[in-house]
Amino acid sequence: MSHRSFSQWMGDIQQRTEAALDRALPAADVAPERLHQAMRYAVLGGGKRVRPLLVHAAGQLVQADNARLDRIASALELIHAYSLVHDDMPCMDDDALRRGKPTVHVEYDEATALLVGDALQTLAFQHVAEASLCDDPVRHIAMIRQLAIASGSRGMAGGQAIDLASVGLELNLSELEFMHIHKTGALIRASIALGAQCGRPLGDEAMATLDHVGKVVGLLFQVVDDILDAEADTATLGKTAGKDAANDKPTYVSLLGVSRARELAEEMCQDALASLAPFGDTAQRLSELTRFIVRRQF
Ligand code: GRG
Repeated sequence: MSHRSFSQWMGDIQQRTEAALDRALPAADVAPERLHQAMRYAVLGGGKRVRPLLVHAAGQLVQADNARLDRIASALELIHAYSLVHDDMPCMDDDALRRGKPTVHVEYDEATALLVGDALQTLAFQHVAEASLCDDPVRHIAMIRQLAIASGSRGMAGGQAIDLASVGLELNLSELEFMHIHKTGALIRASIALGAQCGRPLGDEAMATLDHVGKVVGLLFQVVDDILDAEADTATLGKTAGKDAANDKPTYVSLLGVSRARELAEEMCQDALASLAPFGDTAQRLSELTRFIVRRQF
């Protein structure tokens, strides 16, 4: 059990993630300079780094090496950053503000934003192919495959497709859940699963438990995101608030109301914490992070 406070631990991981991303990205003065500058603009200096935090928290369960965790955490964050750049483009959510600054297509242009997303995604896969993530080379390939599935049409990109097709429709709770398990949940679930494979191998039962935790935390993250979109202001969020209602998007808040959505988030949190209990002290950071995700204000 670590006696360092959660906020100290979180600050350390955020800092080392920033440094790892900085190293992973091409320098701004390397040609094509404008593309590389825009990639760095999209990734560095913002974001809560929730997926890297989940990777490192899961790594604690298996005493994983920090350098390995940094590598998979950076790859997940590069994919997440690409998804935000594309999501903000006029053909999707058409937003001008992200992480408190103009979105990439506004600061640069649409074609650059498209290429930034493409290049960040391929950089993520280059990054995890270039160094070992675990001791077993077969598992290393399986982990890269898992990252690809979580990002693609059976994961995040598929969830985004369902989201775009749902605008103006009345989804029921299980349809909403299906969308979010993919759109937001797939990368969050993969963050826990991949972090937990960077150290000493866990058995099938423990991995299945962690997969359940990842699924619940992914949904929980989205329920809270929906509440914040309805209740917080744009300055606090660093992105346009109130967009879901303005765009007639089905959300946990539109379906359940704020107070039931809050209860649901708390129930999901208790579910995840109970599932983590058998891991004892090694699940300290993952439990703390789960609580943080429920209580976050932005
Ligand atoms: C374009 C293929 C493609 C996918 C986009 C994740 C996503 C799919 C779009 C983002 C839209 C959105 C607001 C989703 C709700 C939850 C979410 C992922 C919020 C943003 O993630 P945070 O809060 O952002 O982790 P920061 O900026 O802190 O990294």
